[in-house]
Amino acid sequence: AKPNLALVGATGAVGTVMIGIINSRPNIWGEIRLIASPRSAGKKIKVHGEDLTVVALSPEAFDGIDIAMFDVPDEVSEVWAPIAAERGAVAVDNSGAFRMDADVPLVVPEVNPEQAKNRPRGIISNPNCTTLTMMAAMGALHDKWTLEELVVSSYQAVSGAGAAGIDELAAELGVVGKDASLGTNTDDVRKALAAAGNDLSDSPWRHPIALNVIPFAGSLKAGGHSSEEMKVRDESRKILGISDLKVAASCVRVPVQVSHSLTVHAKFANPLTADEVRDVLSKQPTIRVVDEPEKHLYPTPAMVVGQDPTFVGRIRQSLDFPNSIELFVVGDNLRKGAALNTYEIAELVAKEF
Ligand code: 11C
Repeated sequence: AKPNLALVGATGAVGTVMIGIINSRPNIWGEIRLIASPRSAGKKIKVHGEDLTVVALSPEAFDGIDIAMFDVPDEVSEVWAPIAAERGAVAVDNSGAFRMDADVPLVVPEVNPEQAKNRPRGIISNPNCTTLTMMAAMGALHDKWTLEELVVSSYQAVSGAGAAGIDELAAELGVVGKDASLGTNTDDVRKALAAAGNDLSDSPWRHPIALNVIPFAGSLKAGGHSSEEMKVRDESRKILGISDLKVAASCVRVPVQVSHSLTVHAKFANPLTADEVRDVLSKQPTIRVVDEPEKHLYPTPAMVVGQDPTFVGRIRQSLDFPNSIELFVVGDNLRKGAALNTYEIAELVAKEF
């Protein structure tokens, strides 16, 4: 029989992208049920040509559901994913609530699909979007040359902070875009925003994001590392199955709406060349290599937005480090970074029915 699918968080930023993904893929489902907070219940959303009515989150909402995808904040998943699992659904969770739980697999279908079957709690986690941006590429290179060390810097889009991040950047651009002299003096952007009625109190950041970069994402953890940096380290180790992988991550927010970018320095146990790396990566079905710098061709967030693959360019052999390469990788943080990977896990589980 065809499995029944639920989407929890159907009206949120990632949920909305998920609806587009469901509609663009073959309909392999029996019933599709859209679930959201009571305030969104009753809304109609078109799925595979049918107007579906959003139902309120409740234990009964999971009755008859085989696979439930969660695109909701950590604290909502923490409570409701186990309830869905108790009611017999496999919960595929895009929050950070269960990722490092030893009894919850953390799955990227092109890297560690076999782990999706080992789910004692009935929950499968989807990685953080920053980690996910580089996982398909790192998985393929690890298979061939055995990864030992990663040094990563991120350039993260404002949509990683949800709709509030998108709205804040748009509002700030509306102010600073009118004056080319802004940004040339300390605090002049902040003053211009204040004059336009924006004191940044609604911003996910304490600083202007327009004409700026912010060297912090997530919350503050031990040693001055950010939660985002810890996720990149811990999740990469778990997904790649390398418990002692050395990782140094620095996560930075940039004034880009959608698509996270990463510079990656990767060291392997075995020698490799840039041409060999290009060859391996261009054979991966979910990776596009765009790497002709002499023609100004390399991936940018604006080029990648709305697309499923991750894009890799600027592949170079390290000049001063053995067995090492440098590269730039970009992925749509709302698609492969969130909704798409979650949906691909659900498709993987659906094969068991
Ligand atoms: C960001 N990567 O860009 C975060 C958002 O662990 O799922 C997603 C946080 C998470 O701010």
